[in-house]
Amino acid sequence: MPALNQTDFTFKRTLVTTALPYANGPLHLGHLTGTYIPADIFVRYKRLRGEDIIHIGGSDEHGVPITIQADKEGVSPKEIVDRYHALHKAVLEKLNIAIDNFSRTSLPIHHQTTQEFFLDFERRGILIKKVEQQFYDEAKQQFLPDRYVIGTCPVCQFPEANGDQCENCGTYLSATELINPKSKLSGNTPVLKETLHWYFPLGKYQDFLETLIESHANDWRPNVINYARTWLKQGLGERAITRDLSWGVPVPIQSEEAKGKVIYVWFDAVLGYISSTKEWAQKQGKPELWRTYWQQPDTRLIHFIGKDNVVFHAIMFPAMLKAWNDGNPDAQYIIVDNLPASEFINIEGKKFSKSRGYAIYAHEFLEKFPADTLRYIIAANYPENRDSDFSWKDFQNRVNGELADTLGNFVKRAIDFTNSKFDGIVPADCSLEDWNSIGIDWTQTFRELETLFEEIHIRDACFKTMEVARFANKFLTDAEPWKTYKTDRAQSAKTIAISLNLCHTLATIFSPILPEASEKIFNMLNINERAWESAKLPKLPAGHRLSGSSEVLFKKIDDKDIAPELEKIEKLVQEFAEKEQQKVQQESSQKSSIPDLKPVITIEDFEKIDLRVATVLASEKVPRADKLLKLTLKLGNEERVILSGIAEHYTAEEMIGKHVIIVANLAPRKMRGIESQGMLLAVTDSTGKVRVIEAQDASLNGMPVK
Ligand code: B3M
Ligand code: ZN
Repeated sequence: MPALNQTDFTFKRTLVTTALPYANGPLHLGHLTGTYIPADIFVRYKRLRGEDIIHIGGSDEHGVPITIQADKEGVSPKEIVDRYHALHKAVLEKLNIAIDNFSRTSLPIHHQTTQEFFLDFERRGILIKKVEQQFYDEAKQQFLPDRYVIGTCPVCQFPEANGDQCENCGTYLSATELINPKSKLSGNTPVLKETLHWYFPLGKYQDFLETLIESHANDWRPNVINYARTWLKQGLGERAITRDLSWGVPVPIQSEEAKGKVIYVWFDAVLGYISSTKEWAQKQGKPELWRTYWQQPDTRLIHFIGKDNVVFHAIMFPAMLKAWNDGNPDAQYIIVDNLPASEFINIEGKKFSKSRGYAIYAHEFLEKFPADTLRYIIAANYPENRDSDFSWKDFQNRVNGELADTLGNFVKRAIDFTNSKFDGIVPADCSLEDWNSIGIDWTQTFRELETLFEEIHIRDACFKTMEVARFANKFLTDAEPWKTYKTDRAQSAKTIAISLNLCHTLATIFSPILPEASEKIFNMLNINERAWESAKLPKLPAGHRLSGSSEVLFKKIDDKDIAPELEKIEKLVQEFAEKEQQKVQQESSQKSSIPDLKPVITIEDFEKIDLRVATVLASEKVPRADKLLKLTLKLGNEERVILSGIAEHYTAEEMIGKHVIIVANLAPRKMRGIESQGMLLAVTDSTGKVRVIEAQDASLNGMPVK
């Protein structure tokens, strides 16, 4: 086991992975922010320091997200994944993401890897087979896994919640928890039908996972630790790792019961990191090289992800690797050492939404603006601890003010002046004394930069790097070599020598963030070496000849360049507002009318329902579920827990002491890992406010309501 609290442990190499985007749509700002840009900045920085590091990724080509897109377009899943894998790859190249391998989970090497894990677990008796009821579309004669079912969220009442998760309140659901479930395929109400699946006993690894998470309590981001702790607190249970679906990695068992089943996409996707590394090693002509990165304890494993993927990387994948390691002493996998999960980046203050088209797509962005500007704006707004915002105006201001007027202007002035006044030759030496006398504490500056890059504080690293450019720009402006050139040529030459050395330092320290602009500076300076250490001291001696070329590093962005983008966004916002308004109107007209009565039932039907008076003893909000209160109730001599979607209508405190009416014999239902043992009776008034029904006093506690 690597690095569980091993402070004296030095890693020899690093394996960086970026979450595999589904190949079901183009890459957008969210993908770049959560994974590719911070990972690439980190990897490029480490390479500059001469470290052994590889960046591994690929596209996620399985699962319901793919088949739903294929259904929607009336094409095969293969057509979808081929199209978007190619698009992903092209965009990453254009964005200068120095990824070592961008693989595909549809490749045979990945299927083999996934099946190897599955079979190892199956043979060693780790997996559990269970028959459970699942939704089935009778018209389409097909089971409906995950997102194939939509319905009303039991937690927040959102009417279009998916069968795996509610987009509105974020609750992870199983399809059978949805109210009024509908098949996405036929629109019909699905029926329940028995089906067999393989389950992974996540709960068995609870202790291991708690140790893992707590060992990183001080070095992982608080959002990751908190999220993982919430899951662990709820208890992990067993997770189905197979699905009734025809697209995916087939369950590698030759039996009737495995027919038509594939491995759950999340089980295979995380293994995609391993299979992509295998593919990379094969391409190097060293097929066993992947083991150095996965099975040598002195390799450091870092997963770059968005916050919505934490559970799979902090809980699921480590548990899978642990399960493997327990039975394979000769092939021990390393476990994640850092999990830099980003928060979300909003657009013009509003939440991104793929379904509404409220997104900025990388390929469209890159048709209009250079890659470095996109890398920079994301680095400068990187959402490390809280959600951040992308706005076109901020983009324009930063490109013009920081990239063009500060960095670009400084470099161009220094180089042009050298070319025109000093024949393109470094006109003087920049001694160590000169270097240290210009008002910047280099030791401190580099110490800070290194800490920020090493610890993946992307936004601060970006800010600090730009501070050096600001300093350089001011130094040149204040020293006025164009004036001293006439009065004190040696002084002017010195200023230029220092400035050219500053250009070199800037080219180096900016190269993780702005690889294209940095290359241009290196080329103008006529320097071949790219190394972090060399940026700390003056590098260019007197007499060094520049290349003679001079390029504008960044073109300024005019109002007219961003006007169409702003217009597009405004239109989307307006359309959305109109739709919302319609919805509100519809809802309020529905609310004001009294719903139709249900069909007649007999007294026997009614008597099946055991309504009781219960008293609320304790009440608390359920973490990560905005609408849910967890109530502990006294019912006669018994205590029970009920989850109720009333948190927006009552505070937790308000509920304490209320004598409420509950359906006491409703089958228990698990939500958010907590079993809810019954239901509260409530009425929604014409304004949409929910009010619970109350009994008069405590003397009625436990009594039936008839
Ligand atoms: N494809 C979900 C996503 O794109 C999933 C990530 C897999 S990482 C192994 O957000
Ligand atoms: Zn919800």
